[in-house]
Amino acid sequence: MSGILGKIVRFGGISILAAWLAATAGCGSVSDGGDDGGASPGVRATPSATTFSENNGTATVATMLNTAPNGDVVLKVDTNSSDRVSLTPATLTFNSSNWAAPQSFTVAGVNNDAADGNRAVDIALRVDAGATSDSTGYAGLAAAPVGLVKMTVIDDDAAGVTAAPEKLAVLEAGGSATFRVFLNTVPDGEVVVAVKNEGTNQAELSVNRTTLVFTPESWSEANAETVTVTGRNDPEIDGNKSVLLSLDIDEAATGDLTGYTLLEPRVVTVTVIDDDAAGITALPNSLSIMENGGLDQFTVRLNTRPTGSVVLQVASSDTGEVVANQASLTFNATNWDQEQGVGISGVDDLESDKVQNCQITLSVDQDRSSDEVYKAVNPSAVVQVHVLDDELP
Ligand SMILES: [Ca+2]
Ligand SMILES: [Ca+2]
Ligand SMILES: [Ca+2]
Ligand SMILES: [Ca+2]
Repeated sequence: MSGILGKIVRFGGISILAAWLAATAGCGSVSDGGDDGGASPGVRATPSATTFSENNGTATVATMLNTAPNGDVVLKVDTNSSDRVSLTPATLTFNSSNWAAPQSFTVAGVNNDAADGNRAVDIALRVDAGATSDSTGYAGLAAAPVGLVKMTVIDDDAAGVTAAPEKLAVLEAGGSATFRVFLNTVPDGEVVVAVKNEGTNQAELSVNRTTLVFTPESWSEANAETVTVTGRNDPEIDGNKSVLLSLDIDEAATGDLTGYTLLEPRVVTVTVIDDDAAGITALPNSLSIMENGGLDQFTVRLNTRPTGSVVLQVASSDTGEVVANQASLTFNATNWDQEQGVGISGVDDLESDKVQNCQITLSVDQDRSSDEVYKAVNPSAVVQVHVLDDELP
C-alpha cells in the first residue's frame, strides 16, 4: 500500500479527500517517497494555481502536512502582491492530531478602479519557526516557502470615456444644453480629451469647450467636466439636424499608459431643433386713413428664406374704399428679409358711411410662385384698414 492510500485509510478518507490528495503535488522539501517511512516534513496545497476576478473574486486553498508532527506547526500565508489580494486567515496551525485534515485559507481580490491589467500573484506558505513547537523537522524548513500557489487576478476595469447624456437636443434659436464627461477608470497620468465639432452639421451648433483634462486625482463622475452646447439660429426651414460631437483622446497631450490613448472617439449626438415656419409679416397690420386723399403704407417681408420665388398678390377687400399701389410683391432667397412697402390710399365717396373696415390681403400666387412651402401658407397675411368718413354729419 502506498503512503498516500495509507493516509486515506488511516483517517477514514472520504472521496473528496481522496480526489484532493490525488490531485496534489508534493510541495515540501522532499517529495513523497512512496510509503510512510519515506515521507518527509512538508506541506501540500491545492489548487496550486487558479484565476479569479479582482472584483469580489475569491479562491480557496486547502493545505495539510505531509507527515505527523509531534507538536504545533504554524504556517504563515503571505503574498508578494498585497495590493491585489487579501489573505484570510494569515496563519494556519497543525498539530499531531489534525495534520492530515485539510485547512483552508481564502484569497480575495482587492478591487480598484484602474485598468491595471491582469496580475500574476504568488501566495507563499512558510513555517513560522518561532511559533512551531514540533521537533520532527518542520522548524528547519522556515528558510524558504514550503508551499507556493500561483494566482492570476483578473482586472475588471477598462479605460473608457463616458458622456452623460450621449444624446441631447437644443432649440436652434440659442437653446442650450449640457452633458458631463468623465473617465471610467483612474488613469496613471493626465488624459486630455478633445471635443470636436467637425461633422457635416457643425455650423448648427456652438460648443463651449475644446479640451477636457482629467488627472489621476480628478477623473471620476464626481469630478466630471461639463460641456455646454448652444444652437445657432438660421432663417431656413431646414428641419431638425443631428450634430455629431466627437470626444477624442489627444494622444500627444495624454500621459496615461493604462489604455486611454488606444480608445476610439466617443460620439455625442446633439439634435438641433428647427424653429422656422413659413410665414408673411406685414407691419403695421392695422391702419386708419381718411377716405378723402388719405395715404399710408405698410411693409411686407417673409419670415424665412424660401428655396424658390414667392409672389404675393396684394388685394383690397373693397376697392371703393381703399386701394393699394402694388398688385404683387416678389420675394426670393436673396431679398426675403428686405421689407417691401405697399402704399394705400383712401377712395372718396359722398356717402355718410362712417368708418369702413377693409382688408388688404397678401396671398401667395400659386401660379407665379415656385417655393412649395410658401405655396402651402394659409391663411395669408391681412392688414386691417379703417377708412374714415369725411362727410359732415
Ligand atoms: Ca475594478
Ligand atoms: Ca483594476
Ligand atoms: Ca431659426
Ligand atoms: Ca432653421
